[in-house]
Amino acid sequence: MIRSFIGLGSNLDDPLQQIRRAQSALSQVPQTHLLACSRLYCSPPFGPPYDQPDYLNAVVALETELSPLVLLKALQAIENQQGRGRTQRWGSRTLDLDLLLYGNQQLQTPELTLPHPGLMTRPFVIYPLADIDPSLTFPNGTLLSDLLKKTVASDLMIVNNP
Ligand code: ROI
Repeated sequence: MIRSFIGLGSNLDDPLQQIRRAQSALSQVPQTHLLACSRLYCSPPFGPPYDQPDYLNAVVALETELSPLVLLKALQAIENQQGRGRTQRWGSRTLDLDLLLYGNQQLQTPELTLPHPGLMTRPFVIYPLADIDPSLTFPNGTLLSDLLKKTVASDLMIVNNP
């Protein structure tokens, strides 16, 4: 079993509902167990284009027997079930599921890069990761706790939801 972290993001069509549905779908992926969910975070778009709605983000930890590519396909199937429509690269989307980490695996293929290339720079990934495992170390040896100290989170709001 490998521990893997998935980033969830939505800024269209009732993002809270999208994230909840995705968490439920992730709990049903074969040969996989849902270990933990972070809190939910709301933030303005990080990077251009800036003229799009705020995002809701979360991270979940899974334990899986699936290979990284099979897991990626499962994530894409969930995105498609939730009607992901994307008209513009980096633009609004109903659901974005990013394979952030797969154990300590480092991989660079046309289909998949591990760890996810945005992992170290995106506050909306770093903060939820720390909710789940503040003592996490990345495959390159970076400590999540060090990254957290350097990451400004002024635009990131924790969403209190029942
Ligand atoms: N910005 C935020 N805040 N959250 C996201 O999930 C997100 N995803 C993206 C881009 C457009 C880079 N910006 C984001 O893909």
